[in-house]
Amino acid sequence: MIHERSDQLYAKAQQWMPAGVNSPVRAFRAVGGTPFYIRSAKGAVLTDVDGNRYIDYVCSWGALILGHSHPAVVKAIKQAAARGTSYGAPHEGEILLAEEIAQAMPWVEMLRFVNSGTEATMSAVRLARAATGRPKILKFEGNYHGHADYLLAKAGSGVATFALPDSAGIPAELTQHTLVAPYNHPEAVEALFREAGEQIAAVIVEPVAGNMGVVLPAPGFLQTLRDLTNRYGSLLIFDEVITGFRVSRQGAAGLYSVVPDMVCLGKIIGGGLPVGAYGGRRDLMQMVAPLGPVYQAGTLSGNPLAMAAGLATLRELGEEVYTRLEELASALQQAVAESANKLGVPAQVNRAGSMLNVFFTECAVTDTASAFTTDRQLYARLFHALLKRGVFLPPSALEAWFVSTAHTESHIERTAKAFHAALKEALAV
Ligand code: KE4
Repeated sequence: MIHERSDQLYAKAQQWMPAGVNSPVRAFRAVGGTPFYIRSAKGAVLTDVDGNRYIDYVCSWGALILGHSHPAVVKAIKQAAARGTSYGAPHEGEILLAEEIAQAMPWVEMLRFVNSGTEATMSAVRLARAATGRPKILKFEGNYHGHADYLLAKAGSGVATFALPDSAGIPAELTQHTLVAPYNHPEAVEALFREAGEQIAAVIVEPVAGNMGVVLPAPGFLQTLRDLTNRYGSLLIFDEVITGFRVSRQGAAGLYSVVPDMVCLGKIIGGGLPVGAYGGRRDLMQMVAPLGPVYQAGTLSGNPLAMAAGLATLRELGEEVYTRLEELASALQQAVAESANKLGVPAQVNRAGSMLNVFFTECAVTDTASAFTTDRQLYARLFHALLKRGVFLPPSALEAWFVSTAHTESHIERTAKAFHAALKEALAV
């Protein structure tokens, strides 16, 4: 594959943006090599500036459940743009999207739109602290909730109940109220609640983890979080920025029948435009300014184009869509597992609906410790071997792959063939 034009653009981009990108994962640091530049995207296919085409399993990190440039979404954006790109004032589109979300997720009695998943989780945490008058937040290793200082935290040493900053530029004081437990380890959560339960404002969790690769909640894990937060008067926040409208129309809360006090959304609800949202119990949301004392604001929140793109997307997501996505994603999961098996490579292919990924490891992957046993070097070689065969997986072994309604059996079959050849090549090194 020729990457001449991409290489020229990358050289230029590095003058202006750190590592030439606007989000770290796009720089391919985890897999090596340099990024290709997109000229256009349609359906399940990306075309780069050198004319190379790729079947896309990144799908804008899960946002594009309908694939790229879906006609209904493009039409909605065009029509909205013709009526103005931003009003800084209320408009009907906000109400229509809020109603569409609440209709699918009845536990979202009221919500506030923001512009990213980070803003959604940051605001939900602030609200939880205000509602409970408590300082501490409990999160999980391997869960990513955006880049708010106190959520960029990793487990402290030993059983220390405070977390350590997981980025430069975050004073230790800012993570001292963050508690970190291993995902799918209810006993660790119970221990933290025994120790600090009265100070815990909320537990925030990815109800299906998508940021350590795909890791499903162990049976009963989410219910345990629900029971513990109820018992100690803490709140339960589901970070469904990935899983909302992805693993089911009701998100993971509906899929696992565990009702959180608040939900954070993003990605799919914006149809590819910048949108986040946080919402849940009305008594909580009524504490948000200007109704209540919890301040939160945003110049472009509820942007008419983003609302239109999100509404057009959600209106396409009937129950039959999830059946279709299940068929395609399970076919991909099976093909990947069979290929690894035939080539004698230990592999776990975790999947929840149309989000999945492969871990090259013997052990079942249920938390960060097991996820980190995956052979990342093998994944990096596989990534590039697939890229040159026209298949784009996430440029990291610890991210989720996504199937969209634009993917077809033919895409899956072509991917399966490419995967087998690419894995063979990656192993031969
Ligand atoms: P944004 O601020 O990037 O819109 O959302 C943050 C966020 C919050 N919660 C969850 C569960 C998320 O997965 C994310 C963002 N996801 C990453 C991919 N794992 C976005 C890709 C990127 O960082 O470039």
